Amino acid sequence: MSKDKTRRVRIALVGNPNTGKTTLFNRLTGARQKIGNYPGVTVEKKSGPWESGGRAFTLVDLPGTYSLAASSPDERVALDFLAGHLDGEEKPDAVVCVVDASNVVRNLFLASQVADLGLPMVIALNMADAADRAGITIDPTLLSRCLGVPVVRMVATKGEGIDALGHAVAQAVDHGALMAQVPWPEAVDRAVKYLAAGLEKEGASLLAPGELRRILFDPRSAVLERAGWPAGSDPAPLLGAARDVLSAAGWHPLSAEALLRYEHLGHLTAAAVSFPEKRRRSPTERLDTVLTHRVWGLAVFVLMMFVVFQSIYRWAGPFMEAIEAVVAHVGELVAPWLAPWPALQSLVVDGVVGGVGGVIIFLPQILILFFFIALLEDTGYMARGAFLMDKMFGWCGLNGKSFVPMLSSYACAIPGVLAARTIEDPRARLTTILASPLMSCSARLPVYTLMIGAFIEPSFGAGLAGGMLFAMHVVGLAVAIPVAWTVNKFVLHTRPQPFLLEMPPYRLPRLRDIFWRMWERAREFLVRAGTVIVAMTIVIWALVYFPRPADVRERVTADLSVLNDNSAIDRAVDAAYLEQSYLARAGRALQPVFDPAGFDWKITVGVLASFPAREVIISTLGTIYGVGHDADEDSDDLRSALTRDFWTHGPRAGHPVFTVPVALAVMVFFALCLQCGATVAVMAKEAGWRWALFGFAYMTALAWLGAVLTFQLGTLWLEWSS
Ligand SMILES: Nc1nc2c(ncn2[C@@H]2O[C@H](COP(=O)(O)OP(=O)(O)OP(=O)(O)O)[C@@H](O)[C@H]2O)c(=O)[nH]1
Ligand SMILES: [Mg+2]
Repeated sequence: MSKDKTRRVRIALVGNPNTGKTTLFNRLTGARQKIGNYPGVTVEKKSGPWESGGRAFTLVDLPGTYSLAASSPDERVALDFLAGHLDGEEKPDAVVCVVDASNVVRNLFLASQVADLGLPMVIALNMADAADRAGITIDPTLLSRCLGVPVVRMVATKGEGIDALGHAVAQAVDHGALMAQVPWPEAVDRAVKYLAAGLEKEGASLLAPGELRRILFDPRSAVLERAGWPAGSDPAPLLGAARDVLSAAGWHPLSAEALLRYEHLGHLTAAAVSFPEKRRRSPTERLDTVLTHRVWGLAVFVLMMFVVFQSIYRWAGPFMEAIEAVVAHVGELVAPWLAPWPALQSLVVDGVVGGVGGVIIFLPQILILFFFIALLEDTGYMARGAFLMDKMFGWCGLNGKSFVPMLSSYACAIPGVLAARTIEDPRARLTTILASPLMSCSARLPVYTLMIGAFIEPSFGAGLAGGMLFAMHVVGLAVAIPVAWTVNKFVLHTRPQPFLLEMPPYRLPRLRDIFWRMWERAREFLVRAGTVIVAMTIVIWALVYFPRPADVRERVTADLSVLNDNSAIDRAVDAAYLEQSYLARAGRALQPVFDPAGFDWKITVGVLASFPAREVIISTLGTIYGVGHDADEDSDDLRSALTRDFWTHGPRAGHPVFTVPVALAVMVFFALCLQCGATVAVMAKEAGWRWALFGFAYMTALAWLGAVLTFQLGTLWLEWSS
């Protein structure tokens, strides 16, 4: 094959889901794309450079797919790329088909479809270690001879077979190795010719026989759409007639392909692959009798989650205190330097250090949460969690595949919304996109722990504090279920879908993968703190610091001069400035909206400022309380500042601003509200602006309602119990 010398040779990685494509991609290109032990981790095309044996390739990682019938958006990416229909890119020059060595025949089904598109191929026989353990023996040389393409035995996680793969790929590119074709019966050839003639008549572009077979076999083929079939014309009569040619010869059009390909593959692989005489029950099967059991499975699931949140709450403590001490120390260190410029001093100490520093304190908890999530994803338990959730909540119209995106949203809703691409049914996909942001993401964690640490733990003890953190993570799910049900029943009319998610074998996670994910998350969190949150903090600081008319100080000093206590006077002056600041005025004007939830103007402002990013509530409260109190006062953290704040006006004057019902209402508000600009943008990209705005609106309404109900019921309960 002659190749333009200036163009890098493009190699696509294809294969069934969860066969190790991304693991291999990362190995070869040095990239750090996400891997996980469940199907559907990769949903987008990613490319990277790969140098091997003096040759330079561009490697393209694709989402996993079982066949080229491509029914969900992620599978469609794979098909479109291979057929040369994606973003105006040409077809790849060769394909590496990653095959799970424990499941050769089923995995080769896809390879044989890809070969039908006329693409040179290498088979990467991956996870050979697992096949060895299961007693499956494969002779790669013999298999290669039978299939007609190079076969390379690999263990992608350990880098075994990498050099051989590079060599085989170079060979495939140079010699165009094609996999042995299925001997199609005469009826198939006739149906294909019939299709070709029909397409030509309609002025569609000319297609290769392999592509025509895709149109013939796939009920809703994406290939036809891309072939330039005229928009106004219905292809059904042509397709029906072509499939009738098959039926007339005794082949069922929907099953003919599978029968023919599997029969062919069975013959080709028979000599090279052998299975153990007596099949033992694998450790995965034994574990699953408990972990996917109706009762025990669920009990283990709930218990495990409970332990996870207890641990987050407890383990993070010492690390958080350490960061807190550093932040406080930095504040104390810079304050005297900046003393000649009071406004700058306040901006740096109260705004940046107090506000942003207050957010950074929560990093350890987020990392511990990520540690557990990575553990769930890499062991393979994630798919079991989805299976259990489907058993419990499938009735509400959520697709079986909805639960993987929803579970991933516990880390962050953005990958969760993207993961909904694995869902075929567009309406079920939309429901999932709308429900996923209700799952409690890691950015909500700081809000919960601030409130729990300040108001729940002191009154109810540490045991209940962890339980409360767990409960807050259930609130979103408990609301998502009726929301999904309502949306499906009255708007989308989705039918319940069967649960079609392959259970991966349990695997021991690699620590390197887990720590890498934690590190990525830490970086993301710090970048967010250093950009959006700093920017918001500076705005909030300016609004809370200004205006500074001199007469406020004079009036308060004169009023309190009898006190003869300078620090008390200073504090009163700061409080007076705070009360007349722009932010306080705006907050008081808006406070009636949140009055039924028990929020004062400060919480109201905090809630409203947090719409771009949830963590802003922490920095906002930190800044407000920092500016409102003398910076030199014996350094106290945000938590104790909250407990010492009292209403100054209105019917609640003299009462504490934060009570247990208020703290609960704040948490419920944050649990249910879509306060994340990035998520709204991703929802818009995936489902259009209309649905993104709908999601935003319904969640905001729910959050307000939830907060009001929580506060009102909590207050009633307090009155009744006292
Ligand atoms: N034992 C073993 N595990 C492997 C090997 N290669 C990959 N894995 C594991 O298999 C799982 C899936 O790996 P991924 O690279 O995410 O698979 P993928 O094919 O990209 O999956 P999708 O993107 O969902 O299609 C991960 O848990 C890997 O650690 C291997 O050679 N041996
Ligand atoms: Mg992948």
